Amino acid sequence: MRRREVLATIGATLLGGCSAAGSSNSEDGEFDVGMTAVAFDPAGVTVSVGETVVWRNTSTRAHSVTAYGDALPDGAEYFASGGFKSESAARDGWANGLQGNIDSGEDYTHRFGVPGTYEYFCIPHERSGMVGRVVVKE
Ligand SMILES: [Cu+2]
Repeated sequence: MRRREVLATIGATLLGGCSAAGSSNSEDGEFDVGMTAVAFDPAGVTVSVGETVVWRNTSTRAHSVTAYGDALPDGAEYFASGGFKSESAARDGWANGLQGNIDSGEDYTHRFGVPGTYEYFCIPHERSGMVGRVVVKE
């Protein structure tokens, strides 16, 4: 019985400390997805339901993390830096004073509670191909 409790504790610790395990781009594990001048790095990450993805602007440019609203899994919450509730609101916000900008060195986080594939982009660099994908597994 006691051994079971210890193992359960270890398991919980490992799960809690390994968000996006194996896909982290940072050497210290502080973030999962970095940003170059015109790309997310890596462009694709896979996490488990309930995990939080951390994006960090590791470049000197202004970027956003903005979900494609028509590509969300059923029941999934819309997400975008700036806290916008829709893709159109996020685009409008960016056009009006760069709302939703993630400053250089700053983070944006989102917890994924619904499994599926999420596509997202950076508003100012979408045409340069700055897009990404998060796969959330059960
Ligand atoms: Cu960008």
